[in-house]
Amino acid sequence: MGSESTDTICALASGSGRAGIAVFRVSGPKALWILRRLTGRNEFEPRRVYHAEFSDPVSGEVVDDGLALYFSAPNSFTGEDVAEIHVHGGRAVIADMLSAVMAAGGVRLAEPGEFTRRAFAAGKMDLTAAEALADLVDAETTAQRRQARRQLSGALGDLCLEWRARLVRAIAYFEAEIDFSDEDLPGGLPARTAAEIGAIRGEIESRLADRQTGERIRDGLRVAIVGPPNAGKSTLLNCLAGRDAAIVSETAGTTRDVIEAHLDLGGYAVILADTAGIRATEDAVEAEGVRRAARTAEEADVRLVVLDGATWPEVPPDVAGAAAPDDIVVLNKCDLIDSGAIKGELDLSPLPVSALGGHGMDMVVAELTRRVSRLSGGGEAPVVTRARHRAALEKCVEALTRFDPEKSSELAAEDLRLAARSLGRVIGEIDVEDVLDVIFRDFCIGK
Ligand SMILES: Nc1nc2c(ncn2[C@@H]2O[C@H](COP(=O)(O)OP(=O)(O)OP(=O)(O)O)[C@@H](O)[C@H]2O)c(=O)[nH]1
Ligand SMILES: [Mg+2]
Repeated sequence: MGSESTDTICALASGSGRAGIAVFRVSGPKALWILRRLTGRNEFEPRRVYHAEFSDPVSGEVVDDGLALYFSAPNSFTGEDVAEIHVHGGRAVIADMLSAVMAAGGVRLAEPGEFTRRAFAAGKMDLTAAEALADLVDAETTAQRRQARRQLSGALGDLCLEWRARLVRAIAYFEAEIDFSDEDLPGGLPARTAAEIGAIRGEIESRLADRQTGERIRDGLRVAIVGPPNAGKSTLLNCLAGRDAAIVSETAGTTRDVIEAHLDLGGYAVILADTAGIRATEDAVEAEGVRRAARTAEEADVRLVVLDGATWPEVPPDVAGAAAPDDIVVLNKCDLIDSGAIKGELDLSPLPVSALGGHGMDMVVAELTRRVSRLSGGGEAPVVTRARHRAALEKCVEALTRFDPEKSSELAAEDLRLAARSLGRVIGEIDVEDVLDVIFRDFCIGK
């Protein structure tokens, strides 16, 4: 983006549908000038709210009245001059207000994430915070919101800064050794530095040993519904999702593709996947479905095994054999069997349900929620919330593991510099341009 960053940009910052209020944000050197053109008012004190009529500067027609705010650089979200225009949130108001801003001239539409990118460029936030802002806007569950806010306030960013500051100190000691190896340095320095490097490495490793909880909360936990054909897997998915997401029929082998539904279980985002019934089949399409089912089951954080009450207590051996001890096993179609017949078969002790009538589903939801919160919660709040963070921290640990004070000082210092650079990458201070393009592309326009 480079030189374009002196452009003045504008976007609707609020949602584009019908709403009580719509907020436009204008950022850049022309922001105040545009506010003046639209309102006919000259004086705007920063950080005060003004009631104003906004007119199209070309036609002169009043589009709407509302609130005008001005934030002067550098005390704004982007660090630039920023104007905010609050009008009524009708579709025509939004469309005509945007044309009026454009008609004022010297302004263009913002690209996705461009406001945040400017805030980042102005040093208002580091890259982990910019990512967290995107996560906060995308958060669909309470756990996602909490995690995004923690990250926004520097959960990982501050740690990286601290680790890096300590590394930089260690590097300084090593370089002092390189430069002044003949002169007297405080005794015991290399040993103390090595201990400090070990300590930093241990801290980063303990943050990485988090069972990927942060990524799971952010992306949603994966729950796979698996079992023999016709057991009622799709019925169960529809029941949990509260809508007809998957086709249900009495023909065995109905589901082929993996069908996903998003749920909020106890504040955690869950991606529930319905899969093809597992059986040997001559049908090439169904066989592909069975392969996909196996892969989905393997990648899932939690498996919900559905058994068919209509054939109970017979369980296909490949299904019984595949059920792991920590799978949740459900016996569906319990309306077809009397409750006395459920207990005592295999080691599975299934939860009796009737997905068709919705009976026993509260038990399934409670058990699922228990598993999901156990996988997501407990222990220290995670600081690694994206694969990008993990990759950079792993690189850092690698360099610190290579570090060996017995090697030549030059080589040892180089390992430390590499480690420090990986930490700089997490917060976005090192070779960022390409990374930035990828990250900010995911933002919505107006952020
Ligand atoms: N009596 C009874 N029938 C059910 C129940 N749940 C599902 N069914 C019926 O069982 C049949 C199969 O249901 P599906 O949900 O399509 O089963 P599935 O496991 O997804 O089957 P495939 O996709 O073919 O593997 C349908 O006719 C459902 O109406 C239940 O709780 N009780
Ligand atoms: Mg199905």
